[in-house]
Amino acid sequence: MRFVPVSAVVLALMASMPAAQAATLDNVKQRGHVLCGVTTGFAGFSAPDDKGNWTGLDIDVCRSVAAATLGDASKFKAVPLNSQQRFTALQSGEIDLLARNTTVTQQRDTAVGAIHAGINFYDGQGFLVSKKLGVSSAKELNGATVCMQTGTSNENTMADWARANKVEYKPVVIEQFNEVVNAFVAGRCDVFSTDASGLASIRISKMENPDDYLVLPEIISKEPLGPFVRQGDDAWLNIVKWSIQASFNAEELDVTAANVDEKLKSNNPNIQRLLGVTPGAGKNLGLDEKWAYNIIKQVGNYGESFERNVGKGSPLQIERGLNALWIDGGLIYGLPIR
Ligand SMILES: N[C@@H](CCC(=O)N[C@@H](CS)C(=O)NCC(=O)O)C(=O)O
Repeated sequence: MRFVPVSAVVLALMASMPAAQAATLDNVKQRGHVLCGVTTGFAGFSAPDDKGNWTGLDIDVCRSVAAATLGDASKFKAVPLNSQQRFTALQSGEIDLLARNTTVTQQRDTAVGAIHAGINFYDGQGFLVSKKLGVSSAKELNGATVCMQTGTSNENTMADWARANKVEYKPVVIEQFNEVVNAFVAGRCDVFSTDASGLASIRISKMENPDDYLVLPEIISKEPLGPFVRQGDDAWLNIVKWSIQASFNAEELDVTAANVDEKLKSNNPNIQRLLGVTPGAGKNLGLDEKWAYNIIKQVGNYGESFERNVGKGSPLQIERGLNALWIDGGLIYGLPIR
């Protein structure tokens, strides 16, 4: 057999890798903006306003990555995707990251070419009903028709829960989000089942009279929601992962959009490393040392983003609950930047 140098084999392997797999940061810099996969419009998480500007908790992940990589949070393009389209768009290179109320599951993290970069909202699946239905618990849903969207984790979770609780139901599964909403409003189904955050959003933004509807108390699953990137580009995975971690750390350290310039003078070593006063974290990511400063200055810390988009400063009025910092009894725990 003819001798083939190892370097030739490595080069041949690299040449056969799709460009999208290896050089996401270079592509983003060349293009001048981040391509961010989002929903087709989900108030509080990712939705356009009447001027076409996208806002929301997930949009703030897009903005954070744009601020970290390009120094400008506005340099992202929202790519609207329904539940079914999202992973194909990531695989094909149509988007650089998926920031769209997507549940992290073992299957999604391994078998669809995607990998999650963190959790930015801890959620669980629930039920929205019209008060006219006269039920106050999910246990009373026997015989109900249940609307869900194609390509969500909600379909399987519903089936598992119904089997375990001996509840018979008829699924009505529809591909486009607005059509599921319309089917529910028109009474084609008794129940809308998805993540509780989604139900809060649908009730407030899509129902003409939100007070005519009720989210039932039962939460039937764990739905840890977070951004995904393509497998095979660890440098990009790190950038998205640590952009979120920077916003968690900023909240823990009480660094906000308003006080970040003042905090540049802090003598707390954790703040100095976060803001690049002590260099290193930026270089480790292949970014400017101001990467996290830019996120905090332009997007705010995690708590600010939460309250503005889905919490007290928003129509959704979602409590911090599991999404409070760990020091306040929640699950948000900034990994150390050192
Ligand atoms: N977290 C669940 C559900 C996420 C999901 O896609 N929910 C639907 C709500 S019914 C949605 O966001 N639809 C918006 C759209 O398709 O634009 C998952 O990852 O499968």
